[in-house]
Amino acid sequence: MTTFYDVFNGDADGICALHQLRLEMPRASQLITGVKREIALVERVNASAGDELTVLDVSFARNAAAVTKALTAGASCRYFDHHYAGEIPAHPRLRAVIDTAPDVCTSLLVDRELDGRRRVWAVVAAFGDNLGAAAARAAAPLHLALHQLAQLQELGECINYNAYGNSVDDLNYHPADLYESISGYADPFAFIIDEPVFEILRASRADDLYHAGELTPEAVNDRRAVYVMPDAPWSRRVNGSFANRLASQHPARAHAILIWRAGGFSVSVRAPLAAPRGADALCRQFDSGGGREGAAGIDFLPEGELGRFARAFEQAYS
Ligand SMILES: [Mn+2]
Repeated sequence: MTTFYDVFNGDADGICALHQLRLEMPRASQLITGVKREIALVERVNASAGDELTVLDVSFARNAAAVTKALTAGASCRYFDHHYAGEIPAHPRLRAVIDTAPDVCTSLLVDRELDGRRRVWAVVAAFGDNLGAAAARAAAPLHLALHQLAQLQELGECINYNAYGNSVDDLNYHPADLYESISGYADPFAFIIDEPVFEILRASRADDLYHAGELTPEAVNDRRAVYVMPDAPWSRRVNGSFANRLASQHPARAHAILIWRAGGFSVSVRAPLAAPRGADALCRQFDSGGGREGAAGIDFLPEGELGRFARAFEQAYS
């Protein structure tokens, strides 16, 4: 018997990519997901011959060994992503659609695959990944009113917000539960109006952003700003939304957000929106770093490497 595995990043892009696919091709599947920083998800799959994996919005580089293992066991795999991929093996049962262009997200890749049939969810996802221009371009043929676009943007930002944390204990909802709740709605506007989950996310995000707004930057100039956030659940939840908001307010500036954790920091980097390059290359100079050109992070930066990070950040955006 075939088991279907849907493996997806817990953020808006991962959830909306899966939602688009399952609206078109419904199937009962095992959901494998986690907080946004949990990237090595395919290793949680124990696949047998004939099983089918769909993998969405997690770096191929971090999952290559597990994908190879599943293929060797006789499973097949469809992979959509826009993060740094490394080498992609050729295999008759692997189909990888990977595009690391800075104005693409996984849901836009899935949208291409589906000839735009669930476009509105790709728009939500692109807003969630802070790709406002790409979201607006994708939305053009839908002829939405401005206030509707704003609603989709807020929905994308709220779903994205829900994925941030050290573990699911920090989150409002486990991303698998949030996906299940969204999966009942083909129309995002119905979700916004009818689903109490949305109101809870919106209120929690507003509250966390209010806290973040009271922080002052450690270092700031025209090109760069560095913020340090306390070791607290609200910082871990809001740092992504906060970074995206700073990036939108200061499009010529690069941002680094550091959150204290035992012995060091977790780090989010946003390249300037006006020139969305270099974040991935910067973060990959550190052991647990990775991401994409415009937005990347370091899972754990030991305190002793703070100086090296500060110099690398300055050099990348001088
Ligand atoms: Mn994404």
